[in-house]
Amino acid sequence: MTSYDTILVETRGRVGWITLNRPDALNALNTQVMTDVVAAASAFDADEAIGAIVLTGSERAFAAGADIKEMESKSGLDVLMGDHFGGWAQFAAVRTPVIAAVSGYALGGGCELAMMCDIIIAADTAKFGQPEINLGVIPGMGGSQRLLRAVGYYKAADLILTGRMMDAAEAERSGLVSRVVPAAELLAEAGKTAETIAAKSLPSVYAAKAALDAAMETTLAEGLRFERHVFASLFDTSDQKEGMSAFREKRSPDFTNR
Ligand code: CO8
Repeated sequence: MTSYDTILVETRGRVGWITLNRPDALNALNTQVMTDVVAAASAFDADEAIGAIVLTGSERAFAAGADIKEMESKSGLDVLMGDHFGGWAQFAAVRTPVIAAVSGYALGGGCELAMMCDIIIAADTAKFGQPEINLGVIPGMGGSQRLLRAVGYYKAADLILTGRMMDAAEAERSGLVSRVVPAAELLAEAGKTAETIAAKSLPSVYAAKAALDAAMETTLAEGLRFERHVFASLFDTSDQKEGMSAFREKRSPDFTNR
């Protein structure tokens, strides 16, 4: 397996694990981290043997944001041309479901990276925030758009305009976090969830993720049309026949991803 400078990558069964690994900078997201995460996630996404991905950081920090030291001296044009937007968009576009397992700080770009994932499981120690306003800027990796869709206008405005952090309990109450677990159980819970997803039929998992993405991006009428067509197309898979006959025969389905 390829080795990377800023992340650790591992396969466990049908689950691909990506661990951010810049402990000295609380996993701040510099260009190399982006390049590594995108490459690892794309490689997992291209591998039929992988059915789900877990993205995690350290106990102290999922990621404390984009790398401020790398950004500090850039001009507006440098920022636009730096390809960060395109790189992270590539990560957000992987077909395979990604579970963010968040312990400690998920701030700025770290919170935004978690929001590019499909499920966010948080340790009870997790802290989320968009503190860019304290640096004289605003969220730049989707925070103003995805956070608002996750938690609504008023909570998003509170966080983005004040730059304050919220703890895991508030994040779960607000709808940002899927589940909160004791810190010691975080990786096991994320792994179990990823294994559950990876055991399903891939075409239906891809379709479910695509339908959820459509709901984030389009009107209700368009989204319903998309869902209807994708739902119908799954009836041309062997796995649909297998799933429904297994139900009738009161046994577990044996999916072949076809
Ligand atoms: N960038 C670079 N280095 C960082 C970052 C960061 N975001 N966060 C922490 N570090 C470094 C610190 O500089 C420090 O390094 P050193 O030991 O060399 O001084 C080390 O990590 C440990 O950090 P602290 O000593 O500060 O640890 P504390 O426990 O005292 O504090 C905090 C932890 C509260 C998390 C604090 O580090 C902090 O406030 N960090 C910055 C959080 C922040 O503002 N994040 C938002 C960044 S901006 C952003 O994410 C924009 C996203 C859009 C990008 C679009 C791409 C073009």
